[in-house]
Amino acid sequence: MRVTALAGGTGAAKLIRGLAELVPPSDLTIVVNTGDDARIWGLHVSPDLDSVTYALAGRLDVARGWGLRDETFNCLDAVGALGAETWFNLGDRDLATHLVRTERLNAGEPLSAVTAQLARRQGVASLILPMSDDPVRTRILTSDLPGVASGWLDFQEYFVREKASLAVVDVAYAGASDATPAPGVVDAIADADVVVVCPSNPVTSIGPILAVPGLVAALHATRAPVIGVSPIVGDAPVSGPAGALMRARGLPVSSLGVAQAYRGWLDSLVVDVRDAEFASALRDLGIASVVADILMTDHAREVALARVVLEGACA
Ligand code: FO1
Repeated sequence: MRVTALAGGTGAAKLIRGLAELVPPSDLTIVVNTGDDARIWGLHVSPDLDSVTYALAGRLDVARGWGLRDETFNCLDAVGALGAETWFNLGDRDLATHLVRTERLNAGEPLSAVTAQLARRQGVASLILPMSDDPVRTRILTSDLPGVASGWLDFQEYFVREKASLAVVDVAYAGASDATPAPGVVDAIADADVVVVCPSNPVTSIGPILAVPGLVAALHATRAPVIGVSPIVGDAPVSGPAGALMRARGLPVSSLGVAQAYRGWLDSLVVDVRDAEFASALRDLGIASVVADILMTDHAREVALARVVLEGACA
């Protein structure tokens, strides 16, 4: 069974770890958000590509959800001692990824090719595709607050530097309208037997993927069932600032709001047992609900939820 997953953020990495236990590597393709990409100390950092790659390579710091297991931060400390900014915690071995990526991008290689090489060198046989080789950057408009940064911020400035504490007024995907899908992305959606939308923030993890022209059309056109997993339980995100970002986009902070963001092309949505009541509202949107325990607190639960997803898609 060929499975294509749309992914971004820490929830996605967990479900991908589960899917990898059930789907042969050569049948698993992951289309990854690059709206979070950032330039830190002159290096191109692709957090979501790295989280998925490290997850599949068995190298991810699972508790943190980003970066490498057993990481050290000596370079960060040394950079700080020289007076540079250290709000973005780049680990010593993680730095190697950003150095190699940046060197190859500077030499003119596309991000998709660099991503494939980095994955192969880490023993990952699944196909990890950036949504686009073109730069698309998620920008957050924050309201004026005395004494803190306001206006349009890059996603990592909002999320890490400001700890997602600022009021969100709007979200934009800079560069999206001029971007094209990376090679293989549209085919991966068209040729899949199942398309999975991971339990990621619908605004800043899946939203940038959907903003790349042609990708919503590909989701409409695919013959594969498209199944999502809600990143919300009740009225609260499982993790991160999805609530504030969804509100800024006019979406209710609930599984129903997630369904509204994906209406038109999503066939079914896995919602938590506490949200079974949304079944009829989802049906009104043309989306079937699959009820399960969606919290992935250990690896067994990652695999169990992945099984629910694959069975739910084919039900
Ligand atoms: N998230 C944080 O909350 N604090 C950090 O200092 C941080 C550093 C970091 C370094 C490399 C990397 O690949 C990811 C990193 N993240 C950090 C995670 C990242 O900001 C977010 O998880 C994603 O952008 C959301 O998908």
